[in-house]
Amino acid sequence: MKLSTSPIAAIATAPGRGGIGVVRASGKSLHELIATLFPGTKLTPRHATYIPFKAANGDVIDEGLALYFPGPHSYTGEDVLELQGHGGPIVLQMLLSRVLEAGAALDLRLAEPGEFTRRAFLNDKLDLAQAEAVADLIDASTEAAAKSASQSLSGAFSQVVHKLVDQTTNLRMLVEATLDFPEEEIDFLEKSNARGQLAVIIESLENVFRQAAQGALLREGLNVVLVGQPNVGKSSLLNALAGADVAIVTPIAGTTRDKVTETIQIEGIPLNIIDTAGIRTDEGIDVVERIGIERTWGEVGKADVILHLLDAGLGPSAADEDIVKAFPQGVPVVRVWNKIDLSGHKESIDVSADATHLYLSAHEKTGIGLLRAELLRIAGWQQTGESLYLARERHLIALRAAREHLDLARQHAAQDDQSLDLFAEELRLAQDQLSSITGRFTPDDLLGVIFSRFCIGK
Ligand SMILES: Nc1nc2c(ncn2[C@@H]2O[C@H](COP(=O)(O)OP(=O)(O)OP(=O)(O)O)[C@@H](O)[C@H]2O)c(=O)[nH]1
Ligand SMILES: [Mg+2]
Repeated sequence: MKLSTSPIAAIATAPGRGGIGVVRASGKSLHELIATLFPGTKLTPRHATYIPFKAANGDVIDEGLALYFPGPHSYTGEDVLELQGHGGPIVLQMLLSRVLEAGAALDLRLAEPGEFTRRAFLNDKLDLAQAEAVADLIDASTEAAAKSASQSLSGAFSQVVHKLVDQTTNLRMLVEATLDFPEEEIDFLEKSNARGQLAVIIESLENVFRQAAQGALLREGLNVVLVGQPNVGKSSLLNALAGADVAIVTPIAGTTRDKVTETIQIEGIPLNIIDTAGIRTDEGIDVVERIGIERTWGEVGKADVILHLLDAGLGPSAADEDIVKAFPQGVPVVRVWNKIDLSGHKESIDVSADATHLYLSAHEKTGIGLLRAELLRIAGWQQTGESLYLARERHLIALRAAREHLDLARQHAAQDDQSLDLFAEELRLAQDQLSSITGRFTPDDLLGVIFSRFCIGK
């Protein structure tokens, strides 16, 4: 997406009715636009001016506040004009049309999604991680997520990443200077304590990664899939976790035929709980149930955590062994033994060598707290009190790649032949990865993808 640099305008407030609504324009110079909209009036920068908003023929569309932020001291770094009127969809549309018409001579056009923030990024008002945090703050679905997004927006995440980049650059410069003097190469690593410096960088990177991975949890949440034979109580457990009658529960085996998803929060972490059709291979099942069971396996394939439900009174069966065999490798599984009110087991969790066994009753809602705590543990949630960065998958991938390059650098440094050029090269690659987080070396098409997910007017 190649965007022109002509001035842009859009409604900046959410669609619908509200006390106020804002139309925003941004461009290199908005003098002419202001002169056309408000003939004979001078808007004092950064002061609210109460003023009628008039159509070209002089009819008053609305009255409100005009705010003018001359660049570079504005959100986008360009001249910005904000018109705050009443928040009705029609009146705002009329106001926007009027602004577009008044700016026609300047090539003023409707903004693309995220274009205001994209300009802020291009004009160095925000780096890429901060620009992403704008969208994350707006989209935050829990208080904890909003808090972390606001941390990132203030630049806290960018600062720790910049610090890592600087440390890596310094070490790399040191190494590259030595490369020009091969006779000194041999004891360079000793003299400069390059290994020690590298170890410090790796340790800081690991801290940042941990905080970012925890923050990413707040953003992405986890997919928790309930699987098991018919009638073991999967839908009852979904309802118990959700605290509401989300899924139909009956004593008839094969009640659930399609997946039912409910998002719940545990300590601010969003968990998508997915109830599925019970698995059985009887000859007699109809085509609907068969499709439902296929979907169950589709959901299992996308699970971050599998809750394998069994009837505590009946104990394990061959059918359950077959179900377990079909689980994907590497996905954590909890064996949830349900209906302990009938079997007489106590609510408990038992981590044995083969699996984690959890005993509860979905119907009586006993042991649900144990399950919630276990889900948090699997999610890797630690309440450390340290600040979290609401990282995106893109950031985690870059941090992980940087970590791998630093590891390779460490291996080169450990070798006797001390391949300094390779050591330097790995540092450079790590540095590029880290820089991509804040957008110093980010290709245009990636920027397109990131900003196109914003709403118009942001
Ligand atoms: N006593 C007791 N009954 C339970 C418990 N959990 C579920 N049930 C009962 O078991 C029956 C089946 O429960 P569901 O939640 O519909 O089971 P399901 O696993 O979703 O079944 P399908 O959708 O058919 O795969 C219902 O009659 C529930 O009331 C429990 O903890 N204790
Ligand atoms: Mg069910």
